[in-house]
Amino acid sequence: AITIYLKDYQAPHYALEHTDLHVELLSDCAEVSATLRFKRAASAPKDAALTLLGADLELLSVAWNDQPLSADDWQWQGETWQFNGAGEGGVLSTKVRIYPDKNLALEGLYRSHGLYCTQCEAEGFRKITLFPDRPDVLSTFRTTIVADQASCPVLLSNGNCVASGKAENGRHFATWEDPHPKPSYLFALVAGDLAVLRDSFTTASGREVALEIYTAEVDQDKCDHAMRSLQTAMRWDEQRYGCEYDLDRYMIVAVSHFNMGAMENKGLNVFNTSCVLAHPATTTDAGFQRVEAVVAHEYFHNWSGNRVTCRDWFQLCLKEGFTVFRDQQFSAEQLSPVVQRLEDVAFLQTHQFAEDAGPLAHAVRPESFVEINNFYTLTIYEKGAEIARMLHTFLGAEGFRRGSDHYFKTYDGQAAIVEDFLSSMAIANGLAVDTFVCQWLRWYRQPGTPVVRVTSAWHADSKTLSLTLTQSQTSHAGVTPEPLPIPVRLGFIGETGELTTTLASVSASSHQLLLEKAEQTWHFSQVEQAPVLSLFRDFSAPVRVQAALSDEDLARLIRLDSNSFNRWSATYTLATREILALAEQYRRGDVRARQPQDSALAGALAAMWPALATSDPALASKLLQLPNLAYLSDQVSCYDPAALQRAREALLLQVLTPLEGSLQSILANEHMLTPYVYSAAAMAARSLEAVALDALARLQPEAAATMAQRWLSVAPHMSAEQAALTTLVHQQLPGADAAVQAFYARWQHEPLVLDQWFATQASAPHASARNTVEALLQHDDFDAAVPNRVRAVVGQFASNNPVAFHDMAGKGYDLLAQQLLLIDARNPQLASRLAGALGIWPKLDPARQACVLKTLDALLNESLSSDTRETLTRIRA
Ligand code: DPP
Ligand code: ZN
Repeated sequence: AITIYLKDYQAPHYALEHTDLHVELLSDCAEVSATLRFKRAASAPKDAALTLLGADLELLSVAWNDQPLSADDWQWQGETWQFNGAGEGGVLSTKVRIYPDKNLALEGLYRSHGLYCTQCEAEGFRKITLFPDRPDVLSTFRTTIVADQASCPVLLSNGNCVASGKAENGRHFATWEDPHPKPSYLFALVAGDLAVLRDSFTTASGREVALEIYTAEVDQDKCDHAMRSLQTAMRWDEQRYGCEYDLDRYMIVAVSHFNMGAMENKGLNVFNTSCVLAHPATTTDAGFQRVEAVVAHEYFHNWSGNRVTCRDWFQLCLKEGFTVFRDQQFSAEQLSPVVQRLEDVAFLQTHQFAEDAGPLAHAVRPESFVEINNFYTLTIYEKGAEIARMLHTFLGAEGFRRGSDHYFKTYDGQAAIVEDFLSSMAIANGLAVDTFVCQWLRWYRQPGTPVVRVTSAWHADSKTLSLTLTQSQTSHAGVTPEPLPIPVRLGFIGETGELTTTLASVSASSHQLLLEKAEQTWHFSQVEQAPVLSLFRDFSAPVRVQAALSDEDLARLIRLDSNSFNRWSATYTLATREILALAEQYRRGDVRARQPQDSALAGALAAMWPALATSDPALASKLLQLPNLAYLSDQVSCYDPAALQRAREALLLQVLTPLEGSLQSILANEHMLTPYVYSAAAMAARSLEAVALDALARLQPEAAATMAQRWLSVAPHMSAEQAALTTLVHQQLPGADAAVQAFYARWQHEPLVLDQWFATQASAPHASARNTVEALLQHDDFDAAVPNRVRAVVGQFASNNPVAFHDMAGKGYDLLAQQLLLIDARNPQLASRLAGALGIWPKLDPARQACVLKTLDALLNESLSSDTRETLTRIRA
C-alpha cells in the first residue's frame, strides 16, 4: 500500500483537450476505445512523461498519432502507465477489454440485474480505460455506446445526445457530447431497460431544461417526489446562490446496487434507489426527507463540485462540506428550520465527534491517505459543512453570498483548493486575505473537536457580567493546534425570559462574538439580574462546551430560552447528565426505584411539554427523544452499553410518567390514520404520534400493542406502519413476532421496504438480536451483493445496536469479522466502511477491548483489500 501526501502534489505535465470514447457492450465483456488529445503544459519540462492510470484492464492496443506502440514503448507499474515520447502533445488511442459482470466492487463500469452503470468517484474511471484519472485534468467528452437493442433500449451518458441509430446484429448506438470540460470522476454511462418520468424546468434566464428520472418500470410511480424536489432545488440555487443550470437535459437514474447514496455526474446523476424512490405507501417521512435532501445535494454539486471542482482528493471537503451546508440550508427552508438544525447537530455530535475522538480521527483536509475511498467521512462532510456554516455566521448571509459569487466566478471551469474558497470569502468582503486564510485554514488542518470552557461572573452592584472563554484542542500527530476562529452566538435568560444587555460593540438580545485567541474576556453592562447563559445558539460552532450550568439553569433554558435549538440542546445536556448519574448509581449497586420528582428533566418537561405539544409539535417530539447510546458513548470515558441502556430507560420512565394523560390525548388525534401529506405540519403531527406510541409502550404495553396493530392494519402510509413495527419489535410487545411475519408477507416484493424490515430487527436493542441477525443472514431475501441489504443487517447490527453488538464474550465482534471477510472479497468500499464500527474499542472496558483487539489482529492476518486494511490498521494503531 502506498501513502499519498498532499505536500507531494504536482501539476499534470499534459493537459487533455478532448476525450472520445467508444464503448461496445458485449454479452460477456465490454470493449472501450479511447482517443485522447494531449498538449504539453507550458510549465512542464520538454522531456516530461505522459502519465496515465489504469487498473484491471486488458490492454488490446495502443497507438500514438496513429502509430501502433508496443509494450517496449511504455512502462506500466501498479496502476501507473508512462509514455516518454509525447513531446509537445498528440493523440493517444487505446483499446481495452473489461468485464462489467464480474465487477462486484461496484466501482468503474458494472452490470447488476441487467443494468449497466458506472461509479467513477473517486478513482473508478481508471477501471474503464487508461486515462489521466485525476480531478485536475478536465476535458470535453464525446461518448458513443453500442449495445444490444432488446436488452438495453436506453443508452445514456453525460451531456446532450447528438446521434443515435441502428447498428448490426440487433444492436444500436447513441452518441453523447458534454461541452463542459470535466474530470473523469464525473463521467457516467448507463445502459439498460428503464422507464422514464419526464418533466421540465425553465431557468431564470428562460432556458428550458428537460428533466428525466429513469427507473425500473415497476418503480415509475415512485418518482414524483424526486422530480418535485429537483425542480425546487433548481429554483432555490438560482435564488440563493445565483447558480443556474447549464445543459439542456438533467437525468437521474435509480440503481439498486450502489455503494453511495448518489453521485453527481455531470448531467447524469446515478442514484441509489433508496435516495430517489418515494411513495407514501412504501416510504417513511424520514425517507421522503432523505430523497429531497440527496436530490438537492447532487444538484447543488453542479456548481460546487462540477463547475468548480477539486484540484486533488485532499480537497474533497471543498466540494462536499460546502455542498452539505447548501443542502442543509435548503432542507431547513423546505420544512422546519429548527428540526433540521437539531437533527443535523445531533448527527454530528453523535457520529462525527466520536470519529474525531477515536482512532480514525483526521483533519477536514487530511495531509495523507492510502485509499481515498476511506475519506468519504463524517469529518469531511459534516464538519466540513459546519466550517462553511461558521463562515456564513461570521460574514453574515450577504457577506457569504458575496464570497460564494466571487468563488464561482473566479474558479469556474477550474480545479480549486480550500485556500481559493477562503480567499474568495476574504476578497469579496474586503478582509485581509493572508490573515483570514491563515486563521480559517486551521479548521481544515487541525483534527479533533475543540473544547471551549466558559466562566462568567455577574456583579449585582454594577449590573455587569464578565464572560471568559478559553479554547483548547488536543494535538494530533505532527499538528500543534493554534487558536481557531470560533463564532459564539449567545443570549441571557432571566427568571422570566430573555434579557436585553449591552456589549460595547454589539447590542440586541442575541450577541455574536468571535473567540479567536486561546482566552478572551468580554464585559456586558445593564444586566439587570443574574442570567443563565444560552451559549452557542443554533450550534454556532462545532465545539464541545464546558460551562458550569446547574440542573436549575438547564431547566430554566428548557422552559424559557427564546432559541428553540438551545431549548432542545439543554434537554440533551440535562438528560445526559441524569443518565450518566443513574448509570453510576447502578454500578455502585444502588437500585432504588426512581420517582419523577428525582429528575430535574422530568420536572422541567412536566411543566411545559403538554403546552408545547400543541404549540410546536415538531420541537415537542424531539424533546422526548433522549440521547441514544451512540451519543452517550461519546460522553463517557468507559462505555458500558447495557448499563447506559438501563439508565436511559429508567430516566425515560421518569420523564414520561407525568405526561401520560397528554400522550394519550395526542394518540387520540389519529393523524397517523389520515392520508399522507408531505408538509412540515403533517410530519410534525406524525412524528409526535410516533413518539407518543413509543412512550405508551413503556407505560401501558398492552394498549400500545393494540394501537400498533391498528396502525399496521389500517394506516394509509408507511410512516405509520414503520413506527408501529419498530415499537412492537424494539419494545418486545405482545404480537411482535406475528407482526414481523405479516409485514414480510405484505412487503416482500418491495426491496426498500424489505431493507427497513431487516434493519428494524437487526437494530432491536436486546442481546437476543445477535441470534436474530444470524438468522437474517440466512434468510432467502438476504443478498450479500446488494449494499443496501448488507447495511440493513450487518451495518445496523454493528453501528446501531450497541447492546447486542458489544456482547461480553465478543460474539458480536466475531459475527462482524466473519461478514467483513465475505464482503471484502467482493466489495472493499462497503467492507471498509462497516469495519469502522470497531473504531469504538478505546472506549470499552478492558475485557471487551481485548476481544476487539483479538478480532482486529485476526482480520489483519487475512488477505484484505487495501481499503479495509487501511481502516483496520488505523483502528489498531
Ligand atoms: N456522490 C457523493 C456525494 O455527493 C460523492 N461525491 O457526496
Ligand atoms: Zn456530495
